[in-house]
Amino acid sequence: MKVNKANLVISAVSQRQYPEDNLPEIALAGRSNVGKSSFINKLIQRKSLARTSSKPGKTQTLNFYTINDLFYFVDVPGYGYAKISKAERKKWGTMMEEYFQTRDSLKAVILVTDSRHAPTNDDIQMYDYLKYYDLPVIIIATKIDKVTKSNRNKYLKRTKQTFQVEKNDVVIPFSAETGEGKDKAWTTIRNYINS
Ligand SMILES: Nc1nc2c(ncn2[C@@H]2O[C@H](COP(=O)(O)OP(=O)(O)OP(=O)(O)O)[C@@H](O)[C@H]2O)c(=O)[nH]1
Ligand SMILES: [Mg+2]
Repeated sequence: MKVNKANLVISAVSQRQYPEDNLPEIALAGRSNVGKSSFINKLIQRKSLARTSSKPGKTQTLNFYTINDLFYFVDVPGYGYAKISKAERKKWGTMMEEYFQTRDSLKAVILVTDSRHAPTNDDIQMYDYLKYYDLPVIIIATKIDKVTKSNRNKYLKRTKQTFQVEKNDVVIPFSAETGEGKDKAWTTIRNYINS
């Protein structure tokens, strides 16, 4: 998809602030610092519309980006970051539940996982949680540029097996550095936007 228009519409912390125009939404989920914001930037060919950082915990709010006036990417704060307080963790949980459980315009969730490592317990919990709410999941195995050719198939298989992915959920090897997987990601996203 060629993106001509991409804007941050709102950084929301509660339901009252979500956009009300009923455009379909594709949300990002994944561990802190895994590359969710970088994924968005790569797909829309903008270096830094979604703010990224080498330090975990950059994204703190639900950030709604309109894409070509066609749909929203919703960038979501990551999980699994050890250095946050109990109170912050609770706030995060409430914010996520409010979003994932009530959002009718949410069409699919992109679960970003690090292709170099087996999905963590947090990742598995997230996947199972999304499945519980019947949400389609697109798994992005990112940072594939850092995986050697000889490990590639082994690692991708491990990702699939650890999640015990359902038949309709795809796993896409991806790199925000090289752009690998971008076209496949778009094709998959497009299907969900139109469904
Ligand atoms: N080599 C490589 N580095 C990547 C890739 N994707 C992201 N990174 C790097 O990983 C770091 C974290 O990226 P972000 O996109 O900010 O991660 P995030 O998931 O949005 O993080 P939070 O907002 O903290 O939850 C940055 O230093 C990125 O440059 C990739 O595909 N390959
Ligand atoms: Mg981020």
